[in-house]
Amino acid sequence: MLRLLLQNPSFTRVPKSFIRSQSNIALPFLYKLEPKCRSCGIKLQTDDASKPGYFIQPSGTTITGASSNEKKYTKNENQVFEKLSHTLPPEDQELLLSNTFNAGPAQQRENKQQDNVGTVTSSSLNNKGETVHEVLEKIYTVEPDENSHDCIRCRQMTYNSSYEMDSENYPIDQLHHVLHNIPIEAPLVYLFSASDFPMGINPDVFQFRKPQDVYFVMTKTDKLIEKSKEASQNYTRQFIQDYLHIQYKVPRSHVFISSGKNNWSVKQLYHFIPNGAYIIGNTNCGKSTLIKSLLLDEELQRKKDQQLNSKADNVKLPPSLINKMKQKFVSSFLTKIGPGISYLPGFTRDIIPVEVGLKLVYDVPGFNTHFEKMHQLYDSFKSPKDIHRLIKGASTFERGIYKSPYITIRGPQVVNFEGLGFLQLPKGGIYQLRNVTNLQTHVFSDILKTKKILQNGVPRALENKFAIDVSGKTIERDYEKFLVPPFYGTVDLVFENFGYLNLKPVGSKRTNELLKLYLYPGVNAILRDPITNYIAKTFSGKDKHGNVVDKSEYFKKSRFHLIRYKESHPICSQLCPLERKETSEVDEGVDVDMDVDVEQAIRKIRDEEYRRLNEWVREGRQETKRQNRSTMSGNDYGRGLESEYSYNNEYDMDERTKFNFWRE
Ligand SMILES: Nc1nc2c(ncn2[C@@H]2O[C@H](COP(=O)(O)OP(=O)(O)OP(=O)(O)O)[C@@H](O)[C@H]2O)c(=O)[nH]1
Ligand SMILES: [Mg+2]
Repeated sequence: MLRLLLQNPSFTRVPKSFIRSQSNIALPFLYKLEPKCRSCGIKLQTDDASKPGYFIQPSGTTITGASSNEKKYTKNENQVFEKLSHTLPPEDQELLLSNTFNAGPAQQRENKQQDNVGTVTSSSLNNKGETVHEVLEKIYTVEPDENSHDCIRCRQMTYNSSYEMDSENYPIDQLHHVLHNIPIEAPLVYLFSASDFPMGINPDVFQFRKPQDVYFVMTKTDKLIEKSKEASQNYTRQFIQDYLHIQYKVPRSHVFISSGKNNWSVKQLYHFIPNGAYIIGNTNCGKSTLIKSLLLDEELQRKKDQQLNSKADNVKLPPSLINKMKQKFVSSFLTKIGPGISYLPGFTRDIIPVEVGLKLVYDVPGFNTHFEKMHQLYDSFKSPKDIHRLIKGASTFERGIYKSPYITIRGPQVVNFEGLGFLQLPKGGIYQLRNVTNLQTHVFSDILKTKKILQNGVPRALENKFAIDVSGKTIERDYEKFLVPPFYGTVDLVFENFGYLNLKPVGSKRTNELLKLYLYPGVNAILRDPITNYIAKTFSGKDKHGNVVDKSEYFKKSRFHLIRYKESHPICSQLCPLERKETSEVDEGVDVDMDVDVEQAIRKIRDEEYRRLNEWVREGRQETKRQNRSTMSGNDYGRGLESEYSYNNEYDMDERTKFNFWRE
């Protein structure tokens, strides 16, 4: 039948372009014919356990119809809970679940008995003779579709947290491959995460679709602002709208901010997403979570209606019991219904059609430009718990504002981010570092010390300062080295998927030397103008008369202002990659021959780095010029692209020139 359909698309009303021979476009009707994993979308098979999509068929079932006696997989902690709770008397079980004696089964059973002698209160039982507990249990029970199955990979990950991070089990593709499997006329909803904005937006999408044909949703906004602060939400939405409109001409009405995890504005989101939309975005940005939040909201609305009907059925439902049952229901629903969610990238493996209310949306596998290195990175973590912790991230409103705690670091110290990266500060530089990630920081005295620690093997006492297994690794061989472009004032150093660090130089400026960042392959970072400037009102440095306020009176007299995103300067910059051949012996920490003038050698390295930076900036300008010529548009930031400015030890940077060496 399936073959017949594919050979003869005219059998259906689906346009021809919809079906391509090599594509895995998810058509709902085909989807139902071909058994696929409920959680990741992969085609199920029972032949080869070493191949993707392997599925253990419960005995007495066919692949398309499971029997009801299918063995239920339960999380270990839930198994323990169930076992222990069953040893308790019914009234204690009820107390444990509802924290109330009012409507416990024991009491109600008593009432039931009383009912037999005709003395029951009207609120204990409904017309069918069911207790409150029974009524609620009936409403708040998760009933998975009996035709839905999870493949072995999804089960192992969901219930045992065990995984093998390879490209078959956790495939991560590139944007253009993912788009190839989506019908050209279908609406696209492009999701990106707030925690590493704007790293989650790949402008290549506009090579395949017009800006007015793409809808953008920023998710994980709970990491950036508090839901309760409406003003912050408005500022943030305005900022993202400004950014996408100015940069890419995306209509303002095509931008939405949300949090799939916390179900923010989920009803408005439902209306925002067009019917038939494909939800695309970087791997791990929260696509499946967002779809699930829509599904859950829909289901909870149904439950609410059922609950109201039960009330009419002459039974009183205690709110505390309802809440307990609801919580249990939500966590069970999230595990058993709809697309699977995971902190591991590449979890969704194929397009999954999902019916939400009257709409159909498609969950799509995530993409990432650096897909190969991502596998290397996630394979190098010592424990999945660390990945989970780091993906969880930290909140800007707790860790990234001026009141938040910070550490003071001084060059030539090196900050270790659990082995995922090392930030080397120039001698003489002093910085306050606010850490808006869940990476633990540890400070080494200098780069020589850091290199030696890796070379000689991490000592026991420092093992917990590394989430990555670095045994046998050296900074020279196994890390990628970048120069951080020069900046003036505070900046954010953003780590893809993990959050960002806010760096504030303090004290008088004593060096022009550049910060260096060593990154483990698969860890990507950019430099960004502080995001807090654009999403919240910050100190303007001027009093109510517009006069500049003295630093000592800053907090007392300075007024607040909101910075609007404009075309006049870039908001972020890539880091300048250094090729390995450009590193020198002094820098690499190899003992220096005493005959060599160390000062002179250091100067040489510094000048070489300035040269590399200038060359990289020039390449960037030429690239922008080429793009502008081909598109007859684009940003030149209002400044002459021709103008030659060159960074060196004497360069005097200020507010006006602070973005001169940034390359977007
Ligand atoms: N704080 C927060 N975390 C979220 C949110 N949405 C998703 N996450 C977390 O991000 C991780 C990835 O979520 P998924 O929904 O599996 O991401 P995905 O985009 O479907 O990923 P792939 O299928 O691998 O492409 C999980 O650990 C989620 O709990 C959100 O709105 N807020
Ligand atoms: Mg997914």
